[in-house]
Amino acid sequence: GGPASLSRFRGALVAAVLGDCVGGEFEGAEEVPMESVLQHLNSLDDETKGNGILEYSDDTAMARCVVQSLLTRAGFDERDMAHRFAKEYSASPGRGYGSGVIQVLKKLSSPQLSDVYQPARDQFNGRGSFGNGGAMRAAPFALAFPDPADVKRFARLGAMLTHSCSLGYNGAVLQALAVHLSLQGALDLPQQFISRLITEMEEVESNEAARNDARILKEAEKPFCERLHRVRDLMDRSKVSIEEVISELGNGIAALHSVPTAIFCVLHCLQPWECLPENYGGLERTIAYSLALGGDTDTIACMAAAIAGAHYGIEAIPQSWIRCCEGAEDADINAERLHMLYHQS
Ligand code: 8NA
Ligand code: MG
Ligand code: MG
Repeated sequence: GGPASLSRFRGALVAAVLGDCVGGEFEGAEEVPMESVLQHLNSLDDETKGNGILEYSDDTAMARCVVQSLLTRAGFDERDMAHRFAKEYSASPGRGYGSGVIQVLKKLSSPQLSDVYQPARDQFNGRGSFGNGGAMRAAPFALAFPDPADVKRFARLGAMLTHSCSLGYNGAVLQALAVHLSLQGALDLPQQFISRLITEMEEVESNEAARNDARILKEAEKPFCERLHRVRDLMDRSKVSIEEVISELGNGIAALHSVPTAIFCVLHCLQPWECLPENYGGLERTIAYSLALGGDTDTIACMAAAIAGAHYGIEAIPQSWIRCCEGAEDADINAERLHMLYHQS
């Protein structure tokens, strides 16, 4: 499809759910042989096996709240979104939430709360969380707002409801920007794609709060920019091992150690590789490769798949995978609604 086509919207939202559901299998695993990944993915195609449905985790649970809030309010409403996060958590607390964010979600359910951003600010002795929980649910912001200034602003505010450290919410801004650009067809020119992300993040990270957090955490002056430069260096190389990707970019639960990694997975899988089946298209390659990195596999696959899905469109997603994943059909319906909202504004 062309820029911002319905197929791209559906691809982004549905693939994100698949990444989360399929990636849950390996979450937290240190080493994941590609053989195990392919075995897991093959089992999804095998309808005779009568596989149980793969459940979604916190990534999708919170993304669904973001989507419902953006649709119901026809834009960003922090109180409504916060309320939905809290309600969702209390209805299904067993979705694999990060151990810190649970405190925020409990406080957000209090009717006395006047500032919905305060519980997030109180996290980790007032430093706020740098986890990837804001980034994992950021894709819908790119599907609701056509203007990149709105995408950046609302992805940041949406993340700040739980993640007040700039290394947390700027990860959400980066993820939303990547989906935004992919939706426009920017992945047709991968070098330009990464350059545009670097240019955008140069600006996003050039403020006092970001500099301060980076200094305290002993990171580079502009941590996400530095990581994106590493992504670009890895892209330029003909051969890159999984170990190098993990050591250069990370595979952990910090936004800094997972959002640039997810972006790399998408870029790396634009072309076929020997280690991946020939019959796989780009979207399948992206998900398989994300899982093979190990670590926070559900979240990295969820973020990478959202970016890749916006590029390849819904047609690239195997039907059998969709049927296996809880919430994939809902995501498809919601993508159509977001597409309407996006083209209204
Ligand atoms: P979060 O805000 O609780 O952050 C996740 C974790 O990061 C915290 O529990 C801390 O250990 C650490 N952390 C974050 N900020 C700081 C800080 N300022 N100082 C010290 N430590 C800090 O939760 P979240 O919403 O960001 O969750 C992110 C991930 O957790 C997601 O991937 C989600 O799927 C979940 N999760 C991951 C795993 C895994 O093994 N990778 C397992 C269960 C749940
Ligand atoms: Mg999860
Ligand atoms: Mg995770």
